Amino acid sequence: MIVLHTMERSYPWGTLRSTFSSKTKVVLEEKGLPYRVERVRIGDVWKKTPEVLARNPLGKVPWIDDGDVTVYDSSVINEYLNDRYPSPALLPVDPVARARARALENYADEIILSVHVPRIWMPWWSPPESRNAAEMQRAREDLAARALPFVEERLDGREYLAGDFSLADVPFMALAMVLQVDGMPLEGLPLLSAYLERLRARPSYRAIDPARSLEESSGRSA
Ligand SMILES: N[C@@H](CCC(=O)N[C@@H](CS)C(=O)NCC(=O)O)C(=O)O
Repeated sequence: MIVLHTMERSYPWGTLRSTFSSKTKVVLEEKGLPYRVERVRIGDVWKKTPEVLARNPLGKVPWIDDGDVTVYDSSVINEYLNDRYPSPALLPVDPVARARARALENYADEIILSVHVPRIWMPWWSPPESRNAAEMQRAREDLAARALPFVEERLDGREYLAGDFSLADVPFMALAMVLQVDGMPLEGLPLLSAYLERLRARPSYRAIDPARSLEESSGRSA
């Protein structure tokens, strides 16, 4: 059985999960693969303990163990899962559509999940009194200034970003999770709002839904 190493923690305001690991969890669910979650201690990831570095030299989550194979980095893992377990396919066949899917996944990873979202998401892992509300608000404004309108344009005339549901949509499942907790309004972004609702309606979202407990989302049996 595949083991997903990730950070997840339960709070009164919901179950919070690593955004990048959520990408991998969604792909395991979409492919119907049996897996179990192994929670890595948050302090061990931030301190980059030798045990964490031995599994992922970047000192981050996620990584997976698939038998005796270890793979790290959400995008690398997801491509590996898509190659090794091809059904259902999560990339289009056409090379141009495939490139579009990978480029949009990369944009979501590099700009949305790496630059903007941590400034909103990380404070939610702390008690309310230690959050900087003004800084969180600035982060929401920065996210809404260019990145979200860019996605809104890409959704014009489309249900998903690159044909059928694909790896391009997977990081947006993590964005849907973050915004479900944060409640940031998406004014002037009707296509994106409907798209995030569509993503939340997918059965795979249940594994990262903040309303679901750690116990309810700790893996998938064969
Ligand atoms: N490019 C990596 C990014 C992984 C990443 O940044 N993970 C976060 C948790 S969502 C983490 O482990 N952060 C700890 C750190 O950056 O030191 C991926 O896609 O897996």
